Amino acid sequence: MVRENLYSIRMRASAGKRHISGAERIVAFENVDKTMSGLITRALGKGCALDRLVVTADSLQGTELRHLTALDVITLSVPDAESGRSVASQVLRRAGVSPQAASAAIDHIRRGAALSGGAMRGAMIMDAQTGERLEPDPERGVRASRFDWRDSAAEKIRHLLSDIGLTHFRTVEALALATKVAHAPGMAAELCWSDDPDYTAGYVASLETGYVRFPFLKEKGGQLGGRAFFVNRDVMDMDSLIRYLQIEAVLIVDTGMCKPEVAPEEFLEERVRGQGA
Ligand code: WAQ
Ligand code: MG
Repeated sequence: MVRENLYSIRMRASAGKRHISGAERIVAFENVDKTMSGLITRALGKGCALDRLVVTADSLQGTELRHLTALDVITLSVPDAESGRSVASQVLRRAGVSPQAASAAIDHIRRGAALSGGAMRGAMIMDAQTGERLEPDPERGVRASRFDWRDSAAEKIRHLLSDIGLTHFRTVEALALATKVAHAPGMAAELCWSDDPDYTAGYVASLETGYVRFPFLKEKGGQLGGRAFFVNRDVMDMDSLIRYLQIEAVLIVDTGMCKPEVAPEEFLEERVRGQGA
């Protein structure tokens, strides 16, 4: 088997304790130089005085690499954060997350899920039935890493998303992360909204439902965001899960379907029919 010689490139920029910019890529050796320069330019272009800018390149030789197809994308038209969160719970239910666990996650993210009260750098890991938090470090959470689009798939997804009116880089990055996370061993579903005060959209993602977006999961101006990874505790092994999320590499080589916005009722009813209920 011919194995591409791939590298994981990571960039992280901060000013004082504040995180300013971060990104990661998976690229072939011949693109390492170009990619690292591009990320440096991106960080310096943020227009604030950085105290620290770190860009690393790690060879993926000897690391497991999975090729995945991106989750299907759909947007549910909700008018505000309150209805967004309520529909999100129903979508989570379809993916096997109990109402208690969903509402516990929403409460944590809304209030700042880190032990010290702010947003976490990573995600909570929650028992999909009880809502109990299982991540080893509840201050920082667990970060999913080492995932990227293959160039051809990146170009294709940008087109498909822009055809349904989605042009923000956050959607493309979040869809890649959600695709990796959804395929994790023992994963039931993910819930996410951004900590960027201007970005109100969020999503629920799972193999069962695909990537289900909401234009509102928080109010405009809200500083707190976060992620919850819901797991089926009886089939999950924490060490394998964390190894998959942090160490194993995922390259997204193809796109799923990108569907136009629909009313929540339409989506939820269709799921019921689809499941023969
Ligand atoms: N792994 C795990 N958790 C993370 C990671 C990661 N790599 N990156 C961020 N988080 C957690 C952390 O708690 C952040 O506070 C929170 O997620 C939000 O991160 O389709 O931009 O980077 O348009 O602000 C949703 C996209 C955008 C909706 C999500 O998240 C759409 C986004 P942010
Ligand atoms: Mg952010």
